[in-house]
Amino acid sequence: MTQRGLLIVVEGCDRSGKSTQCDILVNSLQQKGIDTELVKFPDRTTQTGKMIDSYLQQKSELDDHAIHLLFSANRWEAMKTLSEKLNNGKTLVVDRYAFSGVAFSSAKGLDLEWCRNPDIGLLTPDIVLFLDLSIDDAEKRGGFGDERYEKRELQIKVRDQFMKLKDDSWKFIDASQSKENVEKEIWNTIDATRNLLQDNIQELQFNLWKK
Ligand code: FDM
Ligand code: MG
Repeated sequence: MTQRGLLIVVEGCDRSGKSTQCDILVNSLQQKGIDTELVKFPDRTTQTGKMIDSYLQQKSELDDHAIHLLFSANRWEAMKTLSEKLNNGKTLVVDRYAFSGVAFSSAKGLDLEWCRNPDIGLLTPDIVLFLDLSIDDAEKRGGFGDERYEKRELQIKVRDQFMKLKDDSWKFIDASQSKENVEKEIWNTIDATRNLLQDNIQELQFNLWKK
């Protein structure tokens, strides 16, 4: 029987180096002979993703609740494919997940518990890497971009909301270090987790935020 792959989620605020580090991690895992694929949320290519993309680029307006549900639907529609890949032995590195969903929407003022609801029952990550960077340091990296949420005031609130969501599966990575050192810290963390999981890797669970 093939052992299932790991579901590795990478979260963090904008400019924390998330996407760069996701690419590096996928490459490092592949080089170790581990079948690995990069997944990114939102997936802007699907129907829901196109609406999300237009909203983020400020080309359309949507009610805060409605866009929140679209982000969640964008994850749900991927779950069947992702669970099949994992069960076939593929490891997934996921750039943003439901934690971003709740952190961003609740930072805008929506109720945190309300925000969690649509994502309850998603695939449970084996590990969440949180690339931790202060907003000041994030801004020093050339400022934020032009998309809807890339503003200092909101980013500060998003970070506070992330802190309310952390649990035992979260590993904090000091993202203020050099790219190489962040890469090393992530690798050591993943390697330790892999060893830990190897002997008793659980069946894949659709268990996110279930009590
Ligand atoms: N974002 C991302 C949300 O508001 N909700 C979500 O569920 C997800 C996955 O979308 F500002 C926000 C976070 C970010 C924006 O993300 C686009 P990328 O990683 O910059 O594409
Ligand atoms: Mg962005």
